[in-house]
Amino acid sequence: MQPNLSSEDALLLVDVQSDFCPGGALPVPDGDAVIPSANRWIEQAAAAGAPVIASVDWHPAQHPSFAAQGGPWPRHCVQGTAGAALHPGLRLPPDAVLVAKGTRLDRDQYSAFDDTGLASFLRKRGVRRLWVGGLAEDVCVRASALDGAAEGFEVRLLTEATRALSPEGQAAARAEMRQAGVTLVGG
Ligand code: VGL
Ligand code: ZN
Repeated sequence: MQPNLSSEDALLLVDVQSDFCPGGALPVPDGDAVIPSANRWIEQAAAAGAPVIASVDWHPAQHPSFAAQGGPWPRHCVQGTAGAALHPGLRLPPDAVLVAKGTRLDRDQYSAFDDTGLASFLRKRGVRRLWVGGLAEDVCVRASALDGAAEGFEVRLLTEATRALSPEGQAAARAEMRQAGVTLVGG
C-alpha cells in the first residue's frame, strides 16, 4: 500500500547505480530488484508534486575509500564511467534533483546529506517527510536515513526499494534506524 504523498514529502533514492547492481564493481546482492518499487514510488512522488532526489556515489579516480588508496572498498562509481551511471531501468522525472556525493578527496561521504546542502534544500521546499530507498541499505541508505532523521525529517525506509550488502549488515542497520525513529514501510 502506498499512501498519498504531498508536496511536504520527498523521495530520496540513494545510489541506484550500475556498479551497485549485479555485474557491477561493488554489487549488492539483488540490487537491481529495487528498480520496480523505486519506479512506483517515483510515479507517486511526481504525481504529488513531491521532489524526487537521486544521489550518486561519484568518486574521483583516486579516492580514499578505494583499496588501492588504503580504503575498504574496491574501485567503484568512478566519475564518468559506465558503472557510475544510474541504473538504466530507473525512470526519473525530468525535474529530478541529482546529488553527487563521495567527491571529496580527503574522506568518504556515505550520506546524501554529508556536505551536499540537501537538508537546507529540502527545508526550503517545505519538505517534512522523507521516503528513502536505494543501495546499499547497510551503508549509504543507512547513513542517509540516520542523517535525515537527525536533521529533523520524518524518515520512512522503503524496504521493497532497498537491498543490503549482507544480512548481518541489514539487521544492524535496521536496528539503528528504528532506534533513531525511522519507520520501515513495505510496498
Ligand atoms: C556505498 C560502499 C561504498 C553505497 C558507497 O552507496 O552504499 N557503499 N560506497
Ligand atoms: Zn563509494
